[in-house]
Amino acid sequence: MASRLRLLLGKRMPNPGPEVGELKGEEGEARKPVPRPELTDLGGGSEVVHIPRFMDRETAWEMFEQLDKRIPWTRPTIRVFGRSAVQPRDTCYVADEGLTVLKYSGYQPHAHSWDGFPVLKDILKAVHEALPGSYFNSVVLNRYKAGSDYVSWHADDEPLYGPTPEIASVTFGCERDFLLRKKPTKSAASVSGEEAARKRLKISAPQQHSFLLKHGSLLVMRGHTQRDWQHAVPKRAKATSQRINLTFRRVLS
Ligand SMILES: O=C(O)CCC(=O)C(=O)O
Ligand SMILES: [Mn+2]
Repeated sequence: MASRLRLLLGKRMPNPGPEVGELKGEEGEARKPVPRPELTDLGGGSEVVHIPRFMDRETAWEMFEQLDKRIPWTRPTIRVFGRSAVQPRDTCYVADEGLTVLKYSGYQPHAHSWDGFPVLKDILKAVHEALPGSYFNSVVLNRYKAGSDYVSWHADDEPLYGPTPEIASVTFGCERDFLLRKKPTKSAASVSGEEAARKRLKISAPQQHSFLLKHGSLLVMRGHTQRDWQHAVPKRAKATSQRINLTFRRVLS
């Protein structure tokens, strides 16, 4: 599986080249299109890279099946705004030994070893190859059973990831919307009344982005994205099947 995946990815990455459909062979005949990374500059040193066809569909489905069956999924109780609630998706956490522990919403997930999950090692290798210079040592896994499962607005800005974490998100199964919105700025929050409303409107209107994360896609958040932006996968009535998402992160030592 690993070598097959490597081969597939080797054809796809990473430098911007001609657009899909522009490629010509030596005698001008059309060659297989090469999907290229789509870069979104969010401003202020934040950026998102989206590679819709990071993996071919068949390989991605094989991985979906393995992840679905073999990962020890749990649905923990977390604390949100001072209240206990069941997390609205299944989750699991895998990380190198000896790292600073992850804790979010009052919940400290058990860090499983990579050794039990060869499929995760394959995917990690592929992500490292696709993103030269990256180094991830942990992964948060989420399984959304249907469109009623979601992740609400948040940033992965825990100190253990440092000030400018790179987070690589690989999606399998049902496609879902992934939204980004700018965190409120201090200047807008500290003024009041009419002016505040005007400023908020002016500031917040264009500061949203939406990506449709498809089966086999990769999305990378970089720079100050966790400091300045929040992201979410909202409920969607039309999403009727399962989605599995892996976010690879680097815990700093
Ligand atoms: O499922 C996704 O696409 C995002 C998951 C996420 O943001 C997280 O686990 O922190
Ligand atoms: Mn997140």
